[in-house]
Amino acid sequence: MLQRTFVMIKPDAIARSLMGEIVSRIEKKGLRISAMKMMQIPRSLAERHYAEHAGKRFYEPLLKYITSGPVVAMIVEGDDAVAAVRLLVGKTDPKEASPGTVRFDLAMQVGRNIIHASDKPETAEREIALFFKNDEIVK
Ligand code: DAT
Ligand code: MG
Repeated sequence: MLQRTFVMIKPDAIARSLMGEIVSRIEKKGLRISAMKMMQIPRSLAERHYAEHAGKRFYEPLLKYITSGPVVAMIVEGDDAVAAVRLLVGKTDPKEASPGTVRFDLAMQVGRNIIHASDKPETAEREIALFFKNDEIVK
């Protein structure tokens, strides 16, 4: 089923010059990028994006991490795009992710796992609405 998902390249990936590598993996898989922008996330947007994690012990470090430098936000489209991108990204903790995934191949720690991808189609739509206006998305 044609679907869209929200992907964000996190600040340490930008700092480590891994943006191109990550975008390349998404493109090579055959997914399409229908919106993309570099931005510095204000704390208020980070709080809304990660609202489900409010109160957890990693919440404050997570907000600090995600607002520590520019990110690249994207909408990625394709057949079952949500699951496809989650598989390409790998498990949350790079120590548990499989070789060949972005998180295993390019990251070491759960608190620096370099990429975000929506976990469900409904989450994807919620996150896309937080980050993009309709006129920023190509048809
Ligand atoms: P995912 O990003 O795979 O959807 P999540 O939604 O459970 O994972 O958590 C959001 C982010 O919070 C995750 O990318 C990294 C951080 N995080 C999650 N669990 C953590 C933990 N146990 N310790 C430190 N950071 C954690
Ligand atoms: Mg999540």
